[in-house]
Amino acid sequence: MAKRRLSQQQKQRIQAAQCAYTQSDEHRQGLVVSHQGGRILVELEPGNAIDCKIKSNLGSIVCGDRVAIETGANQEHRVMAILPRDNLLQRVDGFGQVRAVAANISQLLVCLAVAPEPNLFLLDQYLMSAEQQNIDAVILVNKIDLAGSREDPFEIERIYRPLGYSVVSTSVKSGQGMERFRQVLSNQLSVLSGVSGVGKSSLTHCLLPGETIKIASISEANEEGRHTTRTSRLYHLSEGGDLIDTPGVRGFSPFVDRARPLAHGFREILEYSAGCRFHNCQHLDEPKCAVVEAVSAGSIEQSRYDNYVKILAQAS
Ligand SMILES: Nc1nc2c(ncn2[C@@H]2O[C@H](COP(=O)(O)OP(=O)(O)OP(=O)(O)O)[C@@H](O)[C@H]2O)c(=O)[nH]1
Ligand SMILES: [Mg+2]
Ligand SMILES: [Zn+2]
Repeated sequence: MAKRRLSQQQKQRIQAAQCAYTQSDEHRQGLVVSHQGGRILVELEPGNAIDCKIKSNLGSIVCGDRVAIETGANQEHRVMAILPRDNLLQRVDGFGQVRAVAANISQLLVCLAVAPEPNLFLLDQYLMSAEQQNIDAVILVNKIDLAGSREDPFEIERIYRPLGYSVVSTSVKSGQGMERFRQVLSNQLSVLSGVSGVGKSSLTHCLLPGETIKIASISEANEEGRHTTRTSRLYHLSEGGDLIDTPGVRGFSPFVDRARPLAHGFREILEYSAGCRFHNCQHLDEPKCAVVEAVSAGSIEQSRYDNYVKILAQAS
């Protein structure tokens, strides 16, 4: 069923009501750790989650959201307001609708694996999305045990480290890189994202052996598209920090902030664009484009530039 569109006046009324809740001491505040269908789990304190219903017209509520809760006489809990967010990671679904992924996060972990083979277009879409939303991103290459003696098998370290991205190679199987992975997560609210089957839930489980976390069976290993994890879940880590495990994406369409040039999603393109003749250069076929010159000179990786052009074409 199509969602009812709200008038401007209705939106303002809802916003005003939310503001009242966020300023009131009468309502308990909590952290959303999962949201599935109409069921939402909210922690009032770490480890103590309660089942809540949702007041209508609040918009999407996601893991990491802080909310105000009211408890009725029948002991039924209801989320009455979403507290102001520091940030909201969004993506566009297969129907072109903008979907919230997680809120108030401090870093996005883009999880790739040796198998299924990494898709660098997808990686660049994730990184662009994080840049545009001012969220730090870290690249994980899991299942490194399957790479044999090959170091940096997909040249991910060679391409992305010079751009300032941390690249962490891990193996849940051999334990390689797990210590570094823990360090990266320490005292952060991280979201683990990537296609199905790369081992997001396996990595999460490794840090939380006491939790029941569904992982694909061995026969499904290395295959993409099984979607073992159906809903996002926020976990507290014993070393400090929180981790949100998300369901695998089939393709990730980044949310493009049209108010900012797309080059803001590509660090090196943004840097070189300062030298372009035209301030509104799109770095396609304009004369005296410093970005295109940098690509020809090998200072910008061809694959990064090609992916920029591809996203630009899709966004326009
Ligand atoms: N060889 C190897 N296999 C791994 C590793 N990590 C995970 N796997 C296997 O990969 C398969 C998929 O793991 P999951 O953790 O379910 O993958 P996921 O990314 O959570 O998948 P979705 O929930 O569908 O998005 C499982 O069979 C795991 O045992 C690893 O480091 N090395
Ligand atoms: Mg999973
Ligand atoms: Zn240019």
